[in-house]
Amino acid sequence: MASEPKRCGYVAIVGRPNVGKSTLLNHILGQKISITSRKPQTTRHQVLGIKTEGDHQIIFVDTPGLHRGEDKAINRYMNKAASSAIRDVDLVLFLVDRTAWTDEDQMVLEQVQRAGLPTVLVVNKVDLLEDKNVLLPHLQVLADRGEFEAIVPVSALRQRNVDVLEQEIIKHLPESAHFYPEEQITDRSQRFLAAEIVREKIMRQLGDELPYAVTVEIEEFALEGEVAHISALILVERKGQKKIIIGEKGTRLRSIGTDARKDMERLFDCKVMLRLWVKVKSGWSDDERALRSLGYDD
Ligand code: GDP
Ligand code: K
Ligand code: MG
Repeated sequence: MASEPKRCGYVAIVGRPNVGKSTLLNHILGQKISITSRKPQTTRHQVLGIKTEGDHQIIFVDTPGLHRGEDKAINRYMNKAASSAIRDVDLVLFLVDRTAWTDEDQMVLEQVQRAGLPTVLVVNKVDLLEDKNVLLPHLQVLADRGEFEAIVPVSALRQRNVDVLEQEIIKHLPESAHFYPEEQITDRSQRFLAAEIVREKIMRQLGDELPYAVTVEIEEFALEGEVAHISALILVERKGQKKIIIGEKGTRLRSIGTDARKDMERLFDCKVMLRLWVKVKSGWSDDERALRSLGYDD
């Protein structure tokens, strides 16, 4: 006897920064996972957002931002990671903001098209349109381009039409057994996500001065009542890098901490007490001690 086949597939959400990728993912997952706003440094650190409903399982791939920005090195890097992130997905959701279509949007789209994947255009933030009458003609112009499987206007923030988008996604899922248990919403632990958040803030705030070999270790992750106590150790290779991260009178580290804490509170949906430490990796510290005994110090 035939029953509905199970479906399961990978969906990448791409678009220039601030078009609402994280917001959309959060609302689809019904969880403040908020991971699409983050920019993983490598593809092996990709985070998946998983939604299972009945016979369908959608696995969202958190792509690093495909975009053009001020910092060339980071962008080259992220674009590389993002291109490899979308290579194996079944569907791409390409987000744009209302009736705008910027050069940056065009560039993101071209990268998606190079991957040759079916793409659904998601026109987000329609709640902000003052004149709703402009939307339909705009959507028609976009439809005439003939580049999209479908065009779905939504408001990720106000959750308008997001259910229609989900139905559209489901159409593109291949028949397959589910890869993850029903209740799982991400493939990563909270500890991992916490470390990635700190890493992202360092990436963002340091730009060109980025110390390439920064690693973040979560030393403590304890839930006491309604508060998560998180202690993160930032490991660098050189003393100079430590100084850069700490910044003038500790301002940079504080600001990294504030940004990271806000993201964690959103993600874990609780109050977070975050402590950050910066340490030079032990191998280097030993060398430093040796240098100091020779009279070198900075
Ligand atoms: P991302 O960088 O693409 O992940 O974008 P975010 O999800 O971080 O959203 C960027 C900003 O746009 C945030 O301030 C969101 O609250 C806002 N935003 C996202 N979706 C909508 C929407 O549908 N309507 C409105 N008014 N704001 C939105
Ligand atoms: K953002
Ligand atoms: Mg985002």
